[in-house]
Amino acid sequence: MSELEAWYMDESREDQKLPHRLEPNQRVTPRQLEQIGVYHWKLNADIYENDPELQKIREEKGYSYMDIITIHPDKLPDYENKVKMFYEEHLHLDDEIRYILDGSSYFDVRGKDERWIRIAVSKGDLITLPAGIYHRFTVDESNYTTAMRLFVGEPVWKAYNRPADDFDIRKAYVNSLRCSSDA
Ligand code: KMT
Ligand code: NI
Repeated sequence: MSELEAWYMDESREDQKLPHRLEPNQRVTPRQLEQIGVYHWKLNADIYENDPELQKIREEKGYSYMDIITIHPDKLPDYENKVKMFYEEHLHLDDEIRYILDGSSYFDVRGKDERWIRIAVSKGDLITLPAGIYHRFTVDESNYTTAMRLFVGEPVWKAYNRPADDFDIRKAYVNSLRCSSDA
């Protein structure tokens, strides 16, 4: 699929790896995601090592740093703990930029009304979450994702768990929501 699939989550505390769709499903469109600062490109992950499209995005956005992480019980040390940690609601002082090279997983972001929006990502999805947005990440039931982590300059991995409302970047993000048109 070339469009990201996203939906409002149910309130169930069950297994984080399940889809948690509402019944009936309540979709969130790419346009709604853009309004909260979430952007997406669909690329050909088979040629990521030498992809002019990826190069162009990296140059234009200044994504000079990159590394690759594989999230799988046999590949990632301390897997279960990390999966729990990624799922704590947090923010960063910089954008979170991930390019899914293989497998699939979910990014959850808070919508304008604070409801959780679940974004399904899989091979070929490059997604950016803005600095200051509350979010979390989880593998799905496949327990497998390989992702490129991109960064403007030196990476800063620090995550601030909620509440982290006093950071200027958080205030700026909240402000940007007020100024963007609703719909
Ligand atoms: C994060 O910041 O939540 C992560 O790095 C999750 C793994 S990257 C797909
Ligand atoms: Ni994060």
